[in-house]
Amino acid sequence: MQERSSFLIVANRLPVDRVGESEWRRSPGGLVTAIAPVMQRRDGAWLGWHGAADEKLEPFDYDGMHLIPIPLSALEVERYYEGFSNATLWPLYHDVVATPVYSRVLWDAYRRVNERFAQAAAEAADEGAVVWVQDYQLQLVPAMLRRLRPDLRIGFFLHIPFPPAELFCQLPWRREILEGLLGADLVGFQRPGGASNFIRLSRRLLGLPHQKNEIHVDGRVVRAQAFPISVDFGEYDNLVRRPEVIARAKEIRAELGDPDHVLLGVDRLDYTKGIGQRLKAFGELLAEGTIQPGEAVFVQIATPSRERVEEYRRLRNDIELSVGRINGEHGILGMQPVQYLHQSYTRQELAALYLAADVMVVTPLRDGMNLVAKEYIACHHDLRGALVLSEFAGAADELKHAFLVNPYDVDGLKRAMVAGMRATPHELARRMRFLRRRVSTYDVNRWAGEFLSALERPSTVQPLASAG
Ligand code: GDG
Repeated sequence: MQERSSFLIVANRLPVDRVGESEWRRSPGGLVTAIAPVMQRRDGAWLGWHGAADEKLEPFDYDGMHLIPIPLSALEVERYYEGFSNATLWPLYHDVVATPVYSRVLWDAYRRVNERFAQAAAEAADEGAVVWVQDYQLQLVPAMLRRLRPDLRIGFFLHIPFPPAELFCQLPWRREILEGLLGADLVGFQRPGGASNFIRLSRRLLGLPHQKNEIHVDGRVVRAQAFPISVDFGEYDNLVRRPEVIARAKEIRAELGDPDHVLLGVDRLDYTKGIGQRLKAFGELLAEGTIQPGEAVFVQIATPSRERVEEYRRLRNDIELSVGRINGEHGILGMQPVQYLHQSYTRQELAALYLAADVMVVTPLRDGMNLVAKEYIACHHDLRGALVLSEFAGAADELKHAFLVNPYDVDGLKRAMVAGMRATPHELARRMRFLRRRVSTYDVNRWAGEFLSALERPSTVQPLASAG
């Protein structure tokens, strides 16, 4: 029998990627960085899929973390992960910017896989353990796990937006999803709006009463609250002070032909990120002569993502078409105004790009938080650089000193990009100082710490005996 843990993370993916046959490497990302020390301190375990279909692996230790791989068949990857998670929930929770697929076959797979995660967590958790379930792929796990193990303290955090009732109610399995989440003691969201959508839906669809942000269900109290996620500020701040990163940033600018302005976009190639909108705005600025070719270069890093999902293939074609068009119309020999890179980079190279960029363009149509915006800020202790930020990213709640835009408004986008390019160094420094104050004080460690202490703090509200 396996050893049981007093602290568990349950996430779709384990925090490691395979390199070669059997070597592992810690996957990049603030979540792992924030949680790894807690895991080490508390003798914790992490449950998740290891990334290869049709393969069963035994639990193993890596980098001071106990990892419990959950197997998925190729069909489950297709139906639970690419299907219900990424073709149903992802577009539905992002303002229906693409049409969600509603299919009972996909839903069945989602339910079955969630059940497997819950079973595995029930077996791995010690008496009274704290279990923290992550994200939209596992929304049924809290209730399934509570049924198996009522002694546990269960938290859930949603990394993507939680939609308003008008959209959520499209989902044929809306009650099941709500009931799934309500199995937790604490449900965390990126923005206060997500928490209030959830509270309102619990009342409207399930008739559950609430006091402020506490929902009464089955004689228990479930708290719904916003915990805006953040980045490892110190890591980026240190990276960009390293001589080799500074040298690389200079080299990048030189390779781009030393233009007056380097604009940068860094995104997974996803239709929620508004990549097409920002390229259109940039193309129009060139077409009308507001900026001259050679004066500004737009570097768009589009990391490959979910390439087997139909909508993502279509997006890739659309973006590549519009990049080709802009470069065809406005390029000059040896100089292309848009540098489009459909590749992944190391963290160090990303940091050099952030450091090299004068204007960071982050224009999602909807985004839970957007870590790229915060990483850019963490990379600018030089107080240089402008952040153009969509008001539909969760980050906009905190980053009021960015150049905020509505990404659907092409003229507004153009104005914000130009304002970012033309602002005085004094104005940019003033804004950057405010932005850095926020991101350095509310970093990812603080986020994890606040979530976990809220989860372990009992509610002061008396549960209603037979609510619901
Ligand atoms: C979801 C929510 C929420 C990108 N390209 C490369 C690379 N990245 C890294 C970035 C950043 C991360 O990926 C992307 O995070 P975002 O927050 O921007 O977006 P999602 O992937 O959609 O994340 C989002 C987040 O969860 C956390 O809760 O903020 O709203 O949608 O860290 O730097 N990293 C490396 N190479 C790349 O080429 N190493």
